[in-house]
Order: sequence, then C-alpha cells, then structure tokens
Amino acid sequence: MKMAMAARASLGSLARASTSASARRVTTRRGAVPAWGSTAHPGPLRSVLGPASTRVYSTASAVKVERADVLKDHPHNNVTELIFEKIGRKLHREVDHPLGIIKSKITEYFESVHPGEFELLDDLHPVVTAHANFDSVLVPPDHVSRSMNDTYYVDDSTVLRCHTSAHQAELLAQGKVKFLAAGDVYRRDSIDCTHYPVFHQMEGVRVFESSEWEGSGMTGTQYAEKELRGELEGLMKHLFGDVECRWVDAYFPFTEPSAELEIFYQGEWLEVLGCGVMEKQILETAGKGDKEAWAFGLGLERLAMVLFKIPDIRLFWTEDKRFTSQFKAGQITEFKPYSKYPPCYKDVAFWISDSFTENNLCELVRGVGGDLVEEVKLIDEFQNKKTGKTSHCYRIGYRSMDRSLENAEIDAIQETVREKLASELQVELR
Ligand code: FA5
Ligand code: MG
Repeated sequence: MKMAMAARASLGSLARASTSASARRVTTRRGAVPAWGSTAHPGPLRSVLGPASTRVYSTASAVKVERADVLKDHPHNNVTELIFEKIGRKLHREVDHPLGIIKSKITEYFESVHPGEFELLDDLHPVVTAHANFDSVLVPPDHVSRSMNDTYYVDDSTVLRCHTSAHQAELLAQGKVKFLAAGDVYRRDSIDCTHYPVFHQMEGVRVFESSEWEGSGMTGTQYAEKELRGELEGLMKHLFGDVECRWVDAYFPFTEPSAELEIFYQGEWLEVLGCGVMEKQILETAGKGDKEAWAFGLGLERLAMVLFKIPDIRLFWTEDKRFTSQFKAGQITEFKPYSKYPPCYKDVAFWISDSFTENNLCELVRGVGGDLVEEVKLIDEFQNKKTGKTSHCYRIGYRSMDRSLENAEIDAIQETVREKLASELQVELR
C-alpha cells in the first residue's frame, strides 16, 4: 500500500511526482499532534442542526452536461463513452446515497463550528478550462498532472476537472471567503478497490483577515496552519469518533506548507485528503493579497468507504437495490455485503512499446470490461538483455458486484482486450 501510494503520486495525484511515501515525514498519530502545527480542536462538537430533513443545503441541479460538450471530435479528446455515462449522475447530491450522506455530515460539521458562515456549492460545472484546473492554482506548465495520460481533455483548452481546487480562484474572485465546493472529478488512474476514474471531492477554503492573527504571536501562515489542522482533526472526530489517523508531509503547487491526512483502514493507511495554507499568489490574483487562507480537498469515496465499511469503490455506482436501499439520509450504517461473487483472473503478457503507460492500459481494459474490471496489476516485469525489450505481465481481475460471471463472457472480454492492446497500444503480445 505504501509503495502503491508512492507510485500514484507520480501518476494522477496533484502532489509532486517525486514525493515518495517512504520519504515523507509522518508528523502525527492518533490525533496527538506534534509537528504539523500544535493544538487540538477546541472541545467536543455539538451539532446545531436538526435532522437531515430540516437542512437546506441541496438545491435543484441546474448543470446539465450534453454529450457534445465532452465527446468532441478533437485530436486531443480522450474522454470515453464510459466516462460520459458517469457525468451527470451527481451521486453526491443524492441525499440517501453514502456520498450524499457524507457530504451532509461534513457540511453539518462546518455549520456547527461556524454557524451560517460556510457556503456549500455542489452543482458547479465539471467541464472547466485548463486554466482554471491548472494555471489558476499555479500548477507548473510541465507538471505530470497536465498530461493526457492523467487528465481527460475535451480539447486543448478544456478539461474535465481533475480536482475541486479548479474552482478556488473563481470563487475567491467572487468574494467568497468561507466555502465548501463538492463535485465529481475525473482522472485517468490505476485500477483497484480504492481508485476509480470518476470520484468525488469536497474542497474547503477559509480566508482570514489580518486582525484575526495579529496579537496571536503567530504569522498569518502559522495561524492559518494551526486553524486548518484543528478544523480537520475536529472533522475526523465528528465523522469517525476515535479513528487512527496521521499527518504526512506533502507538496501541492497551490499550498505551502502542505500535508495529507491518512486513516488506518482494513490494516492499511488510506490517504483521505490533501490540504495546506494557500499560496499568496492565488489570494493576490483574487484581490486578497493582505489575507491568509487555508484550503483542503478530500475524497468523499475514501471517507465513505471507511465510515460505511464499503469494500470496493465501484459499489458507489451500482444501482442494485441491495446496495442503494441500505442507506438513509443522516444515518451512518455499516454496509452489509449482499453477496460476494468469485473473481475471475486473466493474465496478459507483452513487450511494451515506448509510449506504453499503465493508465492507457487501464483505460483500455475498462473500456472493454466496464465496471467488471476490479483490478489491473503488474505481476511480472523483465528486460530481454539481447533485444533491450521490456516485458510486462498484468493480471486483470474481473468481478461483478451483482452477479456470477460466466467464464465464456470473460474469455470474450479478455480476447478483445488482447486485440486492442496490439492494435491501439502497439504492444507486442507474447
Ligand atoms: C488534490 O486533488 C488537491 N486538489 C487537494 C488539495 C486541495 C490540497 C486544497 C491542498 C489544498 P490529491 O490528488 O491528493 O490532491 O487528491 C485528494 C484526495 O482525493 C485524495 O486524498 C483521495 O482521498 C482522493 N483521491 C485521489 N485520487 C483518487 C481516485 N482515483 N479515486 C478515489 N479517490 C481519489
Ligand atoms: Mg494525494
């Protein structure tokens, strides 16, 4: 897991490519907070909100994404049919869906700590300019996350947002100083039970006036950092009670200092959010150069998996009643697996081409097998000394959440995968 997370930072994450898990410094364990700031959240939290039905967060959805908005005939368009089908599902806006429930829980927390102050935006358009997605949050021109290998491009200057941070600058410029922005985000990424090319994030931003840190004996940055850490630890307590979590040093182009929070789940550390003190330049551009701010971006699926004990990220997308009927607005209940159908594994080995990437392989496999694809894992790799060619062997795990798979069905899928590997990724099958 630690290794896998390090690899991920170089693939899809907005963190710096060179950040390796082993090189990161763990600063906090179990809510005790030594290095990344120093105080705990003030006291236990009292929910000031009534039952879920009295809350007013969700409004009618206005945003509608048309097929022609994203599946364009442009040489750099890499949006797939499968991705298009997911746009517009807006799982985070369904009050009885685990993602909607957790979104409400988080909103409720900020409402309890800052009554009436945080605004929730959860219907922002997922198709954004590359400028908003990258430049507005200072992502360098050569950053790996800008590549077509990592991001879904509609055309050269338009992308499916790969993080909710794409909205930071715009919302700040509108004059907002305390807000939460939740939405679906899109990334070409590896395939396993905690990664999916479409997932949901919630962004939080809080801007401070100089009068708030003056007299604290701290710089604005120190003050914002301390507040941020306290708020997020308070949030973890609000969501999980006594969960084991730790701070890990991180890098994001838009924050300094930066950190990630991990939660211990199913025997492994799971990264649930990234955060930090906003880079001054972003505030300056929004006409707020004399202020400080913190920002965080958390993965709603990751938190929901821990909270509801949902073992596979694909389950969030199922419309199977045995899943959807288990959850009710305002209630955190443990997921009861309704079946566990056996997986079916198929291996494929090939000599890679110069342009081969694992993300392209995952996209191709998912394009053929859809949500039956549970995992794509490199199980063997070697180089032929004479030819200099590199061989990869991948094990593809297929499993349905809802039914038993027929061997013939998977054989047919695998055969198509093999054909496409040769024709589309130009690899040499072995
Ligand atoms: C970001 O996206 C930053 N924008 C977060 C941020 C915001 C940092 C504001 C600082 C200030 P990152 O790429 O690490 O960072 O993703 C944030 C979270 O999204 C992760 O911690 C994880 O919970 C979730 N996540 C990332 N990739 C996936 C994926 N493929 N599937 C599911 N969840 C994911
Ligand atoms: Mg990260």
